[in-house]
Amino acid sequence: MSFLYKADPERGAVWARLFAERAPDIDFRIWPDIGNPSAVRYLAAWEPPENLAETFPNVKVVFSVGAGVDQFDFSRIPPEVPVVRMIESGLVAGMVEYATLAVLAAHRDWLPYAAQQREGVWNPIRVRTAGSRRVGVLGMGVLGQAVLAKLQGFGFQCAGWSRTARELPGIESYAGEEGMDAFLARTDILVCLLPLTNATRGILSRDLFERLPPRSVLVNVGRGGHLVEQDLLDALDSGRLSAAILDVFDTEPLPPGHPFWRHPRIMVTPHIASMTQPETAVEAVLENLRRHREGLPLIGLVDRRQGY
Ligand code: NDP
Ligand code: OXD
Repeated sequence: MSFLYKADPERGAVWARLFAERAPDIDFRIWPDIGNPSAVRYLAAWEPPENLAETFPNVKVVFSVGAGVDQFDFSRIPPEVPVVRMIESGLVAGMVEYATLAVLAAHRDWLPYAAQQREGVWNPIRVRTAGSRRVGVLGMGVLGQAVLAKLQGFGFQCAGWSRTARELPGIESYAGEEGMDAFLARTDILVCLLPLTNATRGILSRDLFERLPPRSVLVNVGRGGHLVEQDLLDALDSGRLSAAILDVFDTEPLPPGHPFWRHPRIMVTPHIASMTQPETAVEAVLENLRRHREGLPLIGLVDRRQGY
């Protein structure tokens, strides 16, 4: 019985060592060393192999090594095989750091100061208190909730938006299309932490930007497919948005010559807001293997109908 890992090989080597220590009965394999494909019971992948069902006919659980599962084509995975996304504390901690950094950068005018330094300009901007700034997080899931909890500690006015209503102490909560207008109208710094699904693709569009207060800042750490790129450029030109901090892109790596690279009011990072950490990820996967063996509910089970 084997567990096949198909993702970053460097981190895979750590997974292999941890599996050898904690689950020595499992034959842990790193792609492309698949061994006997019929022996593969569990597969953990960032990008799943083509013809998954045909190549690995006895696979029992498919794990995403990331929190997102938009890279999976569910129609190619037999319906009885559970797909499980990554929920682990290292990934959460990384996202909390990045989102906090980005929101503080927006709050403390870090992008204008970077531009001013390039031009040799000394122009202090009045410092505002965190309490006067309204942060809104699209997505109140595992990551959105952790980010909101941290930002709340700085004194920001925090709100979240989700598909179903969520209640979090001290956080204004909005849900669905009916809650969207009010959520956007009270948001100066917007953080996108949604999964990419049919319902959320292209959500960061002109229509949404026009419902934000003028000179808002966008932080996109969800997926590139959430953003309509030309609409962002237009919103920055018109002053509807004052800046954007982007970690994810429609095409990754961001192609050379793309207008985002040199835009003075866009900060680009290469999809590093967070990363799955092998130590805590293996712990989470082993816990799910135990649950699967014992017929218990899996943690992070994807609802295929909703796409996340
Ligand atoms: P969760 O599944 O825990 O949370 C998703 C949240 O989005 C939920 O609150 C859900 O609502 C909400 N949501 C989903 N669809 C809709 C919709 N149509 N309308 C309104 N709200 C919606 O996901 P995570 O928090 O773990 O991860 C979120 C995403 O972050 C990942 O899918 C991935 O794309 C991205 N990510 C990016 C990383 C990076 O490095 N840039 C790293 C890790 C993740 P409800 O609560 O009602 O279900
Ligand atoms: C993830 C990611 O989904 O790294 O985990 O983007």
